[in-house]
Amino acid sequence: MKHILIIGATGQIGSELTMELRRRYGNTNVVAGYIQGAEPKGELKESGPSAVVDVTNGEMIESVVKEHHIDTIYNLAALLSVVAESKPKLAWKIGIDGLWNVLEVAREQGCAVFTPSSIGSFGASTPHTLTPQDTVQRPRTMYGVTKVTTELLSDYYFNKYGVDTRAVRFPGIISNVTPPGGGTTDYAVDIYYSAVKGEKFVCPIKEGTLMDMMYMPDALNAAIMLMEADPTRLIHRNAFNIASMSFDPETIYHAIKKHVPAFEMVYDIDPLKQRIADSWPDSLDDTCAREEWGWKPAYDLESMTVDMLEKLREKLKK
Ligand code: AKB
Repeated sequence: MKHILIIGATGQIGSELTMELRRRYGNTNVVAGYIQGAEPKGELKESGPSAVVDVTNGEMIESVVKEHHIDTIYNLAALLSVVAESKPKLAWKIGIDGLWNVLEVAREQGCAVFTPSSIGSFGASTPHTLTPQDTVQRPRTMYGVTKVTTELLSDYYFNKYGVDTRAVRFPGIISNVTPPGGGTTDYAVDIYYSAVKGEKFVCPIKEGTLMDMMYMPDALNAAIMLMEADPTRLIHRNAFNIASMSFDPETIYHAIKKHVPAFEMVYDIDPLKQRIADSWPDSLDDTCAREEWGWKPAYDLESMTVDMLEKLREKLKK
């Protein structure tokens, strides 16, 4: 990776991945691709090059790739699970037509491509405990359908054209910088904001609903480590299970309450989010990622909670 383009650089993962890649590869070598209306701001804007890149426009992607001599594309453009259910056609257009554009440019210009999949690529018929790397993937959400297709299409371009495609299946990502929007796992970010603001948290997911989650520094590290991995060691490519923690709302609530004793939580279940959450794994088996490219998370629920509370108190001046 010498010259990198991030498509979706102002989103939850993109905003932090861009800065981390700039730290590791040099500011001028990492281009923040954004769509009009979601322009980069502050340090993201000032620290390096940016360009308008609409994933649904192949010519636009090609011209930015050529202009900046891009050799690696992180394609993060997607609608999250809840939004995708209300806009399925748009979810397909961005997730799959967009991916097709990225892969075509990569094939012609010789780029490597990272396009994340998700725990959403699994469905109710998948084994839910320690979900294996290779198993049933029959999701019934549009988000899941686009993620399974992402995995298959990325593998297709590798097998047929030799495009260096690689991906992980991200769990819910928790961060204190850019909030997520429209995901089923968003509650695990919102709960920290409520705790720090001194507000009662209204949880949309039922007690006992386990989902895999990950702190942002681990998620960034996974995306970068995988793209740096020795290709001869990769048996799998699209996409690797990765895991660091799995919890239900009560467990994260008590982890926070330990540090914020007055914190309160009540439940008001969102039926769509609950239906999606119930269809997702309780925990993933990430042995293949550990064996093939040395994946190892640094954070667990306790260390993430301490860091989240500290960073949010600083950010919200609480
Ligand atoms: C979502 O909830 O939609 C995402 C995901 C797990 O892919 N955070």
